Amino acid sequence: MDKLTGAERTTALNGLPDWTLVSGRDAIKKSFKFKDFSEAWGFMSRVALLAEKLDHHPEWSNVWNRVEITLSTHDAGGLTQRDIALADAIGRL
Ligand code: H2B
Repeated sequence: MDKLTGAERTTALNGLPDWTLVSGRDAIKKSFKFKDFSEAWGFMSRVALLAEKLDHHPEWSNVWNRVEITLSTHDAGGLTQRDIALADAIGRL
């Protein structure tokens, strides 16, 4: 899987509300906030199932009602269409 070009990156990010480029590496991130831990964990469970289905996995952390997700394709050493597809699928949950 090839890394996204500059133009592809811009187009992809425009279609992904609140996802931003990570400074210092080729990745995107988004912060999610929920009512409480239970809702955050429910979201994470659904993302985990998606990740398995797409065979593409997030870097993430959780603190109570917040979930921080970073996406990058390790095999490619940067952003690919697989990251965009996962971000898009997360957005449609
Ligand atoms: N997730 C992410 N984010 N990047 C990868 O390169 C990646 C992955 N590779 N999930 C997949 C799994 C690969 O290791 C397996 C063997 O398909």
